[in-house]
Amino acid sequence: MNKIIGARVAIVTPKPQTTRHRILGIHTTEQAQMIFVDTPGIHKGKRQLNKNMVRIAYAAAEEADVLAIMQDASRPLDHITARLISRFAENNLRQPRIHILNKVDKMDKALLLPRLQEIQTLDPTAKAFIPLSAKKGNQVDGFLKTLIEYLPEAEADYDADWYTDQSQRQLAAEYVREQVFLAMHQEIPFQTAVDIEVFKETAKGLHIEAVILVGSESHKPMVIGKSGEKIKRMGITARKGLETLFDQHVDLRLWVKIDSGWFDHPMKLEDLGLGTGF
Ligand SMILES: Nc1nc2c(ncn2[C@@H]2O[C@H](COP(=O)(O)OP(=O)(O)O)[C@@H](O)[C@H]2O)c(=O)[nH]1
Ligand SMILES: [Mg+2]
Repeated sequence: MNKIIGARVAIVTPKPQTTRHRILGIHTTEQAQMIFVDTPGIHKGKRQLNKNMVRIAYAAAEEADVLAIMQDASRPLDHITARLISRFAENNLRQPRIHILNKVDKMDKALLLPRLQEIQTLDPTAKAFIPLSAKKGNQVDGFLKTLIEYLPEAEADYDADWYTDQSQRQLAAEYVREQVFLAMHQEIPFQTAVDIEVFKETAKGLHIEAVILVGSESHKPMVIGKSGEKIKRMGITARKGLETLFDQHVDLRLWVKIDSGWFDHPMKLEDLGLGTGF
């Protein structure tokens, strides 16, 4: 989505479950307006947060006109992914399905054809099977061409200069969380959320104060780092990213608060924009 839109509207890290919400990425060309609905991945998880994330993903699939189902083709097809694909195939959904085999840049080319056949066997009525590299951009145009063929005719929903439905405030929270996900390990990122407490336009630009919620006492010093080194670095990188995205000066301040169990409290999740009501 970022590659297509040409801006970082969705945060990206190597960790699973980085995406927690339903995020729109809007791409308008002379031919069409494509509104991508990025969702959390389908995964297992006992926490309320994870249950919400999976519900968000399935709900988004229902509202879409086309389903683009993306898999990491550089890793062997596991049985959970295979089952998911056959379930999409068997459900006789009204939407056309396009399978995207991503990360071909880091896969052995000899494995591509058998992989394509494997997916085709699981979902024979899918409209297309497209190998591409989101990272390098290879075949992303090919995917868009195919996608346009299956879009219904309708008025554009958004003005041509819109590229996401997220507010600057939400994007700020996401950019901070991205840095936490990149810098922290094991359980810490999964028990972290970011809450924007102050968001103001000033004469100089934007003034943003964000609180990093951590899941336990022991996580706090890890996020802060020795004499504040870690949190400072995260703040600088997030600020730079936001300045590029917003094209204005950003003053970003970060704090850490302990909030054990936020990821299991339905009300708290709603407050953080992680509920299922969108
Ligand atoms: N090599 C390679 N890595 C990719 C490609 N697309 C995504 N990635 C990496 O895969 C990881 C997960 O990407 P992300 O967009 O966060 O996936 P999500 O968890 O499904 O939202 C990140 O480290 C990306 O840089 C690709 O085409 N090639
Ligand atoms: Mg994502």
